[in-house]
Amino acid sequence: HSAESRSRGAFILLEGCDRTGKSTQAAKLVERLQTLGHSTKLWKFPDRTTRIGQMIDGYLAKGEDLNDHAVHLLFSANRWEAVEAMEKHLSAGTTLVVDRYAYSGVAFSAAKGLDLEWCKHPDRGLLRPDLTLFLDMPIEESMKRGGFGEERYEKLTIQTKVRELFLQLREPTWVMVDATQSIESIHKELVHQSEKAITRVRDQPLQHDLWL
Ligand code: Z5A
Ligand code: MG
Repeated sequence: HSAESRSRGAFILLEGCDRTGKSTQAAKLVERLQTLGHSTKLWKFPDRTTRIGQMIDGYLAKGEDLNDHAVHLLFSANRWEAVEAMEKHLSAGTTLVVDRYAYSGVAFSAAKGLDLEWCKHPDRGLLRPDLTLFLDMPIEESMKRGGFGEERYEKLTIQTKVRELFLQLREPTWVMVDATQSIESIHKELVHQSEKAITRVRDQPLQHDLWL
């Protein structure tokens, strides 16, 4: 590397239906990558701490009603408001492990009946993940896991539609991971894929072309 071109971090995304273990794996992955010497930070969408995020939380957790299109735009705005901070970390060499992103955004809104192409539009031109790890398992299995059913969307019919839509959004670069495995085996696979991605993108520019 020349002095000016410092290695950048990788944008690693964990996606999947509810209770497939994204948050469990994201936390473990961050910890492991740090131990291996990679500067790494956990990032989560929705980010419920911002003003926009608080409106999203009201909708998801407190039963506040909002128009479906308006909610979709709030989720997207919640990503756009994070973009400069994400770029700053990535450019400074920090890898971001991101828990959900625009694919969740489109899959959930389209599952409610919104037009798929309309749903993709507000996220066009966002940062594109360098690696998408899709945790996949049958909905019937994930519904047996703890905590299901406390928030909006946590129902079998909606979840089944969401999974179909995720698979429609799937890109050739996605890595499909069998989420029925043990937490440790999934973790090992994610660490392996992440380290490859970190090495691969080190000298590549950030990609600002999601769905362009
Ligand atoms: N949403 C949207 O509509 N539009 C958007 O743009 C975005 C999101 C970004 C809240 O998301 C909702 O927002 C979500 C999508 C929508 N809709 N719903 N419903 P959230 O990310 O805040 O959701 P969450 O509350 O974190 O849950 P989750 O993401 O569905 O769960 P998870 O992170 O995938 O799973 P987990 O919390 O790691 O694990 C779940 C349980 O399973 C837990 O008890 C674990 O101990 C257990 N577990 C985990 N891994 C395993 C394995 N391998 N074996 C056995 N048990 C396991
Ligand atoms: Mg989660």
